[in-house]
Amino acid sequence: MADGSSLSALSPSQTHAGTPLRHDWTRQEVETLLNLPFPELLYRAQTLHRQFFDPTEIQISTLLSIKTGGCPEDCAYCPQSSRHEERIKAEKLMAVDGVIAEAKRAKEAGAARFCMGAAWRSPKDHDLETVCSMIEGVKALGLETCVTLGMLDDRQAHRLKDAGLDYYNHNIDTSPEFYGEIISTRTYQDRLDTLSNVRDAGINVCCGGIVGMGEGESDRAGMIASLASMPKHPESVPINLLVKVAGTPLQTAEEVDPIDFVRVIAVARITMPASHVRLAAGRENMTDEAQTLCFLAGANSIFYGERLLTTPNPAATRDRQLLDRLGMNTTVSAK
Ligand code: SAM
Ligand code: DTB
Ligand code: SF4
Repeated sequence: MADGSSLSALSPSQTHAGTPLRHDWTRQEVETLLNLPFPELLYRAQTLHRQFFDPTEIQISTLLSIKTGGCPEDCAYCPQSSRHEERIKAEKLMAVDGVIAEAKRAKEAGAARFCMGAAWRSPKDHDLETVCSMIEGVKALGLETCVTLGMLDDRQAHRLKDAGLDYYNHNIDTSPEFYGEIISTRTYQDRLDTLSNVRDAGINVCCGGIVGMGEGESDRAGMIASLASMPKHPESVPINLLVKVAGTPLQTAEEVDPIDFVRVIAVARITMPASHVRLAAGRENMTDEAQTLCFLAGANSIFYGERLLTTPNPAATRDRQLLDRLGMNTTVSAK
Protein backbone atom coordinates (compact mmCIF):
# COMPACT_ATOMS: atom_id res chain seq x y z
CA MET A 1 0.00 0.00 0.00
CA ALA A 2 1.13 3.53 -0.61
CA ASP A 3 2.07 5.64 2.38
CA GLY A 4 -0.61 8.06 3.55
CA SER A 5 -0.14 11.33 5.39
CA SER A 6 -0.19 11.35 9.17
CA LEU A 7 -3.46 13.26 9.63
CA SER A 8 -5.51 11.36 12.18
CA ALA A 9 -9.27 10.91 12.50
CA LEU A 10 -11.27 12.67 15.19
CA SER A 11 -13.66 10.49 17.09
CA PRO A 12 -17.26 11.04 15.93
CA SER A 13 -18.24 12.50 19.28
CA GLN A 14 -15.76 15.35 18.90
CA THR A 15 -16.21 18.51 16.92
CA HIS A 16 -13.49 20.17 15.00
CA ALA A 17 -12.62 23.68 16.16
CA GLY A 18 -14.97 26.05 14.40
CA THR A 19 -17.01 23.25 12.85
CA PRO A 20 -19.72 22.18 15.29
CA LEU A 21 -21.92 19.29 14.26
CA ARG A 22 -25.47 20.28 13.32
CA HIS A 23 -28.47 18.15 14.25
CA ASP A 24 -31.22 20.31 12.77
CA TRP A 25 -30.91 19.67 9.04
CA THR A 26 -34.16 20.21 7.15
CA ARG A 27 -35.16 18.24 4.08
CA GLN A 28 -35.19 21.51 2.11
CA GLU A 29 -31.61 22.32 3.09
CA VAL A 30 -30.48 18.82 2.18
CA GLU A 31 -32.26 19.03 -1.18
CA THR A 32 -30.51 22.33 -1.89
CA LEU A 33 -27.16 20.63 -1.19
CA LEU A 34 -28.08 17.71 -3.48
CA ASN A 35 -28.65 20.22 -6.29
CA LEU A 36 -25.46 22.23 -5.92
CA PRO A 37 -23.26 22.45 -9.00
CA PHE A 38 -21.10 19.31 -8.81
CA PRO A 39 -17.75 21.10 -8.39
CA GLU A 40 -19.15 23.21 -5.54
CA LEU A 41 -20.69 20.13 -3.87
CA LEU A 42 -17.44 18.16 -4.04
CA TYR A 43 -15.40 21.12 -2.82
CA ARG A 44 -17.61 21.50 0.26
CA ALA A 45 -17.59 17.75 0.96
CA GLN A 46 -13.80 17.51 0.58
CA THR A 47 -13.20 20.55 2.76
CA LEU A 48 -15.17 19.02 5.64
CA HIS A 49 -13.73 15.54 5.05
CA ARG A 50 -10.21 16.92 5.55
CA GLN A 51 -11.19 18.70 8.75
CA PHE A 52 -12.35 15.48 10.35
CA PHE A 53 -10.41 12.66 8.65
CA ASP A 54 -7.34 11.76 6.68
CA PRO A 55 -8.82 11.65 3.14
CA THR A 56 -6.34 8.95 2.10
CA GLU A 57 -7.67 6.45 4.65
CA ILE A 58 -10.44 3.92 4.12
CA GLN A 59 -11.91 1.81 6.92
CA ILE A 60 -12.74 -1.75 5.89
CA SER A 61 -15.41 -4.06 7.28
CA THR A 62 -16.15 -7.64 6.26
CA LEU A 63 -19.67 -9.06 6.29
CA LEU A 64 -20.86 -12.56 7.11
CA SER A 65 -24.42 -13.83 6.94
CA ILE A 66 -24.69 -15.88 10.14
CA LYS A 67 -28.37 -16.72 9.55
CA THR A 68 -29.48 -16.66 5.94
CA GLY A 69 -32.96 -16.49 4.38
CA GLY A 70 -36.44 -17.31 5.67
CA CYS A 71 -37.06 -13.80 7.01
CA PRO A 72 -40.71 -13.01 7.81
CA GLU A 73 -40.35 -9.30 6.90
CA ASP A 74 -41.36 -8.06 3.44
CA CYS A 75 -38.57 -5.57 2.60
CA ALA A 76 -39.00 -5.18 -1.18
CA TYR A 77 -35.26 -4.99 -1.87
CA CYS A 78 -34.22 -8.04 0.11
CA PRO A 79 -33.50 -11.50 -1.32
CA GLN A 80 -33.82 -13.01 2.18
CA SER A 81 -37.51 -12.27 2.65
CA SER A 82 -39.66 -15.41 2.62
CA ARG A 83 -42.45 -13.37 1.04
CA HIS A 84 -40.82 -12.97 -2.39
CA GLU A 85 -41.13 -15.28 -5.38
CA GLU A 86 -37.63 -16.68 -5.75
CA ARG A 87 -36.40 -16.68 -2.24
CA ILE A 88 -33.07 -17.77 -0.92
CA LYS A 89 -33.09 -21.13 0.87
CA ALA A 90 -33.54 -20.64 4.63
CA GLU A 91 -30.60 -21.81 6.72
CA LYS A 92 -30.07 -22.27 10.45
CA LEU A 93 -27.97 -19.96 12.61
CA MET A 94 -24.30 -20.80 12.03
CA ALA A 95 -22.27 -22.49 14.77
CA VAL A 96 -19.92 -20.24 16.77
CA ASP A 97 -16.74 -22.06 15.59
CA GLY A 98 -17.56 -21.54 11.92
CA VAL A 99 -18.11 -17.83 12.49
CA ILE A 100 -14.81 -17.43 14.33
CA ALA A 101 -13.01 -19.24 11.49
CA GLU A 102 -14.50 -16.76 8.98
CA ALA A 103 -13.53 -13.83 11.21
CA LYS A 104 -9.93 -15.08 11.33
CA ARG A 105 -9.86 -15.17 7.54
CA ALA A 106 -11.25 -11.63 7.38
CA LYS A 107 -8.62 -10.40 9.82
CA GLU A 108 -5.83 -12.05 7.83
CA ALA A 109 -7.17 -10.32 4.71
CA GLY A 110 -6.90 -6.96 6.52
CA ALA A 111 -10.42 -6.18 7.80
CA ALA A 112 -10.74 -3.94 10.88
CA ARG A 113 -14.37 -4.74 11.63
CA PHE A 114 -16.38 -7.96 11.31
CA CYS A 115 -20.12 -7.52 10.72
CA MET A 116 -22.50 -10.41 11.29
CA GLY A 117 -25.98 -10.27 9.75
CA ALA A 118 -29.05 -12.36 10.55
CA ALA A 119 -32.29 -12.49 8.54
CA TRP A 120 -34.55 -12.02 11.55
CA ARG A 121 -37.41 -9.68 12.41
CA SER A 122 -35.85 -9.65 15.88
CA PRO A 123 -33.64 -12.15 17.74
CA LYS A 124 -35.01 -14.87 20.04
CA ASP A 125 -33.36 -14.98 23.45
CA HIS A 126 -31.54 -18.29 22.97
CA ASP A 127 -30.23 -17.18 19.57
CA LEU A 128 -29.07 -13.90 21.09
CA GLU A 129 -26.94 -15.88 23.56
CA THR A 130 -25.25 -17.69 20.65
CA VAL A 131 -24.62 -14.34 18.93
CA CYS A 132 -23.10 -13.02 22.18
CA SER A 133 -20.63 -15.95 22.13
CA MET A 134 -19.77 -15.04 18.53
CA ILE A 135 -19.17 -11.42 19.53
CA GLU A 136 -16.86 -12.47 22.37
CA GLY A 137 -14.89 -14.80 20.07
CA VAL A 138 -14.53 -12.22 17.28
CA LYS A 139 -13.44 -9.52 19.71
CA ALA A 140 -10.82 -11.87 21.14
CA LEU A 141 -9.22 -11.89 17.65
CA GLY A 142 -8.73 -8.12 17.97
CA LEU A 143 -11.47 -7.19 15.50
CA GLU A 144 -14.19 -4.61 16.04
CA THR A 145 -17.61 -6.26 16.09
CA CYS A 146 -20.88 -5.27 14.45
CA VAL A 147 -24.14 -7.19 14.26
CA THR A 148 -27.44 -6.61 12.47
CA LEU A 149 -30.22 -8.79 13.85
CA GLY A 150 -33.43 -6.81 13.22
CA MET A 151 -35.44 -5.05 15.93
CA LEU A 152 -34.09 -4.99 19.50
CA ASP A 153 -35.74 -4.11 22.76
CA ASP A 154 -33.90 -2.35 25.55
CA ARG A 155 -32.99 -5.57 27.39
CA GLN A 156 -31.55 -7.20 24.25
CA ALA A 157 -29.48 -4.09 23.49
CA HIS A 158 -27.99 -4.18 26.98
CA ARG A 159 -27.22 -7.90 26.63
CA LEU A 160 -25.26 -7.18 23.43
CA LYS A 161 -23.42 -4.31 25.11
CA ASP A 162 -22.45 -6.64 27.99
CA ALA A 163 -21.04 -9.11 25.45
CA GLY A 164 -18.78 -6.30 24.24
CA LEU A 165 -20.52 -5.38 20.98
CA ASP A 166 -19.00 -2.29 19.33
CA TYR A 167 -21.58 -1.43 16.60
CA TYR A 168 -25.20 -2.29 15.78
CA ASN A 169 -26.38 -1.88 12.18
CA HIS A 170 -30.02 -0.97 11.65
CA ASN A 171 -30.89 1.12 8.60
CA ILE A 172 -33.74 3.59 8.15
CA ASP A 173 -33.42 2.60 4.47
CA THR A 174 -35.23 5.62 2.98
CA SER A 175 -37.35 8.69 3.81
CA PRO A 176 -40.24 8.35 6.29
CA GLU A 177 -42.67 9.09 3.42
CA PHE A 178 -41.33 6.48 0.98
CA TYR A 179 -40.76 3.81 3.64
CA GLY A 180 -44.31 2.42 3.34
CA GLU A 181 -43.73 1.67 -0.37
CA ILE A 182 -40.85 -0.62 0.53
CA ILE A 183 -41.78 -2.35 3.80
CA SER A 184 -45.19 -3.04 5.35
CA THR A 185 -44.34 -5.45 8.18
CA ARG A 186 -42.72 -2.90 10.49
CA THR A 187 -42.85 0.86 10.72
CA TYR A 188 -40.34 3.65 10.48
CA GLN A 189 -41.01 4.34 14.16
CA ASP A 190 -40.12 0.70 15.00
CA ARG A 191 -36.74 1.34 13.39
CA LEU A 192 -36.20 4.56 15.34
CA ASP A 193 -37.15 2.77 18.58
CA THR A 194 -34.52 0.08 17.98
CA LEU A 195 -31.95 2.76 17.19
CA SER A 196 -32.65 4.59 20.43
CA ASN A 197 -32.43 1.31 22.41
CA VAL A 198 -29.03 0.69 20.82
CA ARG A 199 -27.85 4.25 21.48
CA ASP A 200 -29.08 4.20 25.09
CA ALA A 201 -27.26 0.93 25.76
CA GLY A 202 -24.01 2.65 24.79
CA ILE A 203 -23.42 0.77 21.52
CA ASN A 204 -22.14 2.68 18.48
CA VAL A 205 -24.80 3.12 15.80
CA CYS A 206 -24.38 2.08 12.16
CA CYS A 207 -27.37 3.44 10.25
CA GLY A 208 -27.93 4.43 6.65
CA GLY A 209 -30.07 3.51 3.69
CA ILE A 210 -30.46 2.52 0.08
CA VAL A 211 -30.44 4.56 -3.13
CA GLY A 212 -32.14 3.24 -6.28
CA MET A 213 -35.46 1.85 -5.03
CA GLY A 214 -37.49 4.24 -7.21
CA GLU A 215 -37.41 7.02 -4.63
CA GLY A 216 -37.47 10.66 -5.67
CA GLU A 217 -34.80 13.24 -4.96
CA SER A 218 -36.90 14.57 -2.10
CA ASP A 219 -36.88 11.07 -0.51
CA ARG A 220 -33.09 10.97 -0.73
CA ALA A 221 -33.07 14.35 0.97
CA GLY A 222 -35.57 13.10 3.57
CA MET A 223 -33.41 10.08 4.34
CA ILE A 224 -30.25 12.15 4.84
CA ALA A 225 -32.14 14.79 6.86
CA SER A 226 -33.48 12.04 9.17
CA LEU A 227 -30.00 10.62 9.74
CA ALA A 228 -28.37 14.02 10.19
CA SER A 229 -31.07 15.23 12.59
CA MET A 230 -30.59 12.39 15.04
CA PRO A 231 -29.54 13.67 18.49
CA LYS A 232 -26.20 11.98 17.88
CA HIS A 233 -25.16 11.18 14.30
CA PRO A 234 -24.65 7.47 13.59
CA GLU A 235 -20.92 6.71 13.88
CA SER A 236 -21.17 4.73 10.61
CA VAL A 237 -23.48 5.67 7.75
CA PRO A 238 -23.75 2.95 5.08
CA ILE A 239 -25.07 4.25 1.76
CA ASN A 240 -26.14 1.23 -0.29
CA LEU A 241 -26.82 1.26 -4.02
CA LEU A 242 -29.69 -1.19 -4.53
CA VAL A 243 -28.49 -4.63 -5.63
CA LYS A 244 -31.31 -5.71 -7.92
CA VAL A 245 -31.90 -9.35 -7.11
CA ALA A 246 -34.10 -11.51 -9.39
CA GLY A 247 -37.32 -12.51 -7.67
CA THR A 248 -37.54 -9.39 -5.49
CA PRO A 249 -40.18 -6.74 -6.25
CA LEU A 250 -37.40 -4.25 -7.01
CA GLN A 251 -35.60 -6.39 -9.57
CA THR A 252 -36.56 -4.00 -12.38
CA ALA A 253 -35.99 -0.72 -10.49
CA GLU A 254 -34.61 2.10 -12.62
CA GLU A 255 -30.83 2.52 -12.79
CA VAL A 256 -29.34 5.35 -10.74
CA ASP A 257 -27.15 7.90 -12.50
CA PRO A 258 -23.73 7.34 -10.87
CA ILE A 259 -23.29 11.12 -10.51
CA ASP A 260 -26.53 11.29 -8.51
CA PHE A 261 -25.23 8.51 -6.27
CA VAL A 262 -22.02 10.47 -5.68
CA ARG A 263 -24.17 13.47 -4.75
CA VAL A 264 -25.85 11.45 -1.98
CA ILE A 265 -22.44 10.43 -0.60
CA ALA A 266 -21.22 14.04 -0.69
CA VAL A 267 -24.29 15.32 1.14
CA ALA A 268 -23.96 12.59 3.80
CA ARG A 269 -20.36 13.75 4.29
CA ILE A 270 -21.34 17.42 4.54
CA THR A 271 -24.21 16.87 6.99
CA MET A 272 -22.46 14.21 9.14
CA PRO A 273 -18.80 15.26 8.84
CA ALA A 274 -17.49 13.27 11.82
CA SER A 275 -19.10 9.96 10.76
CA HIS A 276 -17.64 7.20 8.67
CA VAL A 277 -19.65 7.25 5.43
CA ARG A 278 -19.62 3.77 3.91
CA LEU A 279 -19.84 3.11 0.20
CA ALA A 280 -21.78 -0.09 0.99
CA ALA A 281 -23.70 -2.50 -1.28
CA GLY A 282 -23.63 -2.01 -5.05
CA ARG A 283 -19.89 -1.65 -5.69
CA GLU A 284 -19.78 -4.85 -7.76
CA ASN A 285 -21.60 -3.04 -10.57
CA MET A 286 -19.77 0.27 -10.19
CA THR A 287 -16.80 1.32 -12.26
CA ASP A 288 -13.51 2.09 -10.53
CA GLU A 289 -14.02 5.69 -11.61
CA ALA A 290 -17.45 5.95 -9.96
CA GLN A 291 -16.05 4.48 -6.74
CA THR A 292 -13.16 6.94 -6.91
CA LEU A 293 -15.61 9.83 -7.17
CA CYS A 294 -17.38 8.44 -4.07
CA PHE A 295 -14.07 8.49 -2.17
CA LEU A 296 -13.43 12.05 -3.37
CA ALA A 297 -16.93 12.97 -2.17
CA GLY A 298 -16.11 11.74 1.32
CA ALA A 299 -16.83 8.01 1.46
CA ASN A 300 -14.22 6.56 3.82
CA SER A 301 -15.38 3.02 4.44
CA ILE A 302 -16.21 -0.05 2.34
CA PHE A 303 -17.35 -3.64 2.75
CA TYR A 304 -14.41 -5.80 1.82
CA GLY A 305 -14.39 -9.44 0.73
CA GLU A 306 -16.09 -11.20 -2.15
CA ARG A 307 -19.57 -11.47 -0.58
CA LEU A 308 -21.91 -9.01 1.08
CA LEU A 309 -24.59 -11.11 2.83
CA THR A 310 -25.97 -13.14 -0.08
CA THR A 311 -24.78 -11.17 -3.14
CA PRO A 312 -21.32 -10.63 -4.68
CA ASN A 313 -18.93 -7.83 -3.72
CA PRO A 314 -15.70 -6.97 -5.58
CA ALA A 315 -12.79 -9.35 -4.93
CA ALA A 316 -10.29 -8.13 -2.32
CA THR A 317 -7.57 -8.07 -4.99
CA ARG A 318 -9.61 -5.65 -7.14
CA ASP A 319 -10.14 -3.37 -4.13
CA ARG A 320 -6.45 -3.47 -3.18
CA GLN A 321 -5.49 -2.62 -6.76
CA LEU A 322 -7.88 0.33 -6.82
CA LEU A 323 -6.69 1.68 -3.45
CA ASP A 324 -3.07 1.26 -4.60
CA ARG A 325 -3.77 3.12 -7.84
CA LEU A 326 -5.26 5.94 -5.77
CA GLY A 327 -2.43 5.94 -3.21
CA MET A 328 -4.91 5.26 -0.44
CA ASN A 329 -4.51 3.22 2.75
CA THR A 330 -6.79 1.10 4.89
CA THR A 331 -7.28 2.02 8.56
CA VAL A 332 -6.68 -0.80 10.99
CA SER A 333 -9.32 0.42 13.46
CA ALA A 334 -11.97 3.10 13.06
CA LYS A 335 -12.19 3.69 16.82
N1 SAM B 1 -32.68 -8.30 9.13
C1 SAM B 1 -31.92 -7.22 9.59
C2 SAM B 1 -32.52 -5.87 9.25
O1 SAM B 1 -33.21 -5.74 8.26
O2 SAM B 1 -32.26 -4.94 10.02
C3 SAM B 1 -30.48 -7.25 9.16
C4 SAM B 1 -30.06 -7.60 7.76
S1 SAM B 1 -30.56 -6.52 6.45
C5 SAM B 1 -30.06 -7.50 5.07
C6 SAM B 1 -29.48 -5.12 6.53
C7 SAM B 1 -29.62 -4.04 5.49
O3 SAM B 1 -29.07 -4.46 4.26
C8 SAM B 1 -31.00 -3.56 5.11
O4 SAM B 1 -31.56 -2.69 6.03
C9 SAM B 1 -30.76 -2.86 3.79
O5 SAM B 1 -30.47 -1.49 3.99
C10 SAM B 1 -29.53 -3.58 3.23
N2 SAM B 1 -29.89 -4.38 2.05
C11 SAM B 1 -30.57 -5.54 2.03
N3 SAM B 1 -30.76 -5.98 0.77
C12 SAM B 1 -30.19 -5.05 -0.04
C13 SAM B 1 -30.07 -4.94 -1.45
N4 SAM B 1 -30.59 -5.84 -2.29
N5 SAM B 1 -29.41 -3.87 -1.95
C14 SAM B 1 -28.88 -2.94 -1.11
N6 SAM B 1 -28.97 -3.00 0.23
C15 SAM B 1 -29.63 -4.04 0.76
C1 DTB C 1 -25.75 -2.38 5.10
O1 DTB C 1 -26.15 -1.20 5.13
N1 DTB C 1 -25.50 -3.07 3.99
C2 DTB C 1 -25.10 -4.43 4.30
C3 DTB C 1 -25.04 -4.43 5.85
N2 DTB C 1 -25.54 -3.12 6.18
C4 DTB C 1 -25.65 -5.49 6.63
C5 DTB C 1 -25.96 -5.48 3.68
C6 DTB C 1 -26.06 -5.36 2.18
C7 DTB C 1 -26.84 -6.51 1.69
C8 DTB C 1 -26.91 -6.59 0.20
C9 DTB C 1 -27.73 -7.72 -0.27
C10 DTB C 1 -27.22 -9.07 0.12
O2 DTB C 1 -26.00 -9.36 -0.05
O3 DTB C 1 -28.03 -9.91 0.54
FE1 SF4 D 1 -35.46 -9.53 6.70
FE2 SF4 D 1 -33.58 -7.69 7.06
FE3 SF4 D 1 -34.09 -8.71 4.61
FE4 SF4 D 1 -35.87 -7.09 5.72
S1 SF4 D 1 -33.77 -6.55 5.14
S2 SF4 D 1 -36.32 -9.06 4.68
S3 SF4 D 1 -35.67 -7.65 7.87
S4 SF4 D 1 -33.26 -9.80 6.34
